[in-house]
Amino acid sequence: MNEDEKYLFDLTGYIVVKNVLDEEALARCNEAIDHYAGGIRERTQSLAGSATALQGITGRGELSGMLGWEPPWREPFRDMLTHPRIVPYLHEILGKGFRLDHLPSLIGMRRGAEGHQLHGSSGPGFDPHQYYIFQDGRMHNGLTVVTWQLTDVNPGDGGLCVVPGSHKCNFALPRELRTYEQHQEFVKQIPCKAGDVVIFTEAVTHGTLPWQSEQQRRSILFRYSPGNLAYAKHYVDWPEAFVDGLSEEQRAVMEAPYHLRLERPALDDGGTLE
Ligand SMILES: O=C(O)CCC(=O)C(=O)O
Repeated sequence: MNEDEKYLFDLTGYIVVKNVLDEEALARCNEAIDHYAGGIRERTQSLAGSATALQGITGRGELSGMLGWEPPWREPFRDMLTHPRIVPYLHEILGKGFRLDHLPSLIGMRRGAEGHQLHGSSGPGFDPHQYYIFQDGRMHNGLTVVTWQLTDVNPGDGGLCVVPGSHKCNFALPRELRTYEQHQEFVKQIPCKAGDVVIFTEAVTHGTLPWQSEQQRRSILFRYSPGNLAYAKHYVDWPEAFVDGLSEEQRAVMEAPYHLRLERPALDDGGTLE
């Protein structure tokens, strides 16, 4: 993560890493999703709630379990766990020994799918699981999201949106911003090309705008925490199929939370075990 990128992440709470997946890697991911597409479930429990501006004709589609799919379908998603283009960013944002916190999942949205009310954890009050702090010359983050875009997100398509800079906000999120009914000029939709990756701290206010494109939205979300911290309890018993056949590096990021000093396996910036 170069100095400009650190500045921009500190300023805004997110960063777009361009061209992480090439055409071949993208094709492998999308073929795997096609193979399991019958399992995509459209939510019946609304994420837009009463927010008029975020309503849609259907709930967002969701699919998880990719780390445990039959080979070869699982491999491109397992590769994401320790991808050498992404590991250096996670070292800067979360520190050495970062760990997978949640089960990875697909957000699949068809045209007209509803949005998700804006949310984030900057304040008021301190959330010890989801935070952004700058101390001793570096940033410290709690839960952090890595979103892999498998299809293009064009300006105006909808999808992931953030309020840049809100990870440092001290006051409560206004209700009308949460529901995208006022202050929309502060909300930024994030256009991407397929193969780009968006990394954002859960502390930044973010949400989802209703999906407008004919092309299905396909985003894979990985959520990581620093090595000492857990938000979710999946690590207590990762499903056997998820860990079976993982490389040492991949296992290292599935490790339970504990101190780096206690022989915690950690990666170097190239994504191999130190
Ligand atoms: O649409 C997105 O990528 C954001 C999703 C999100 O914030 C969530 O599921 O909590």
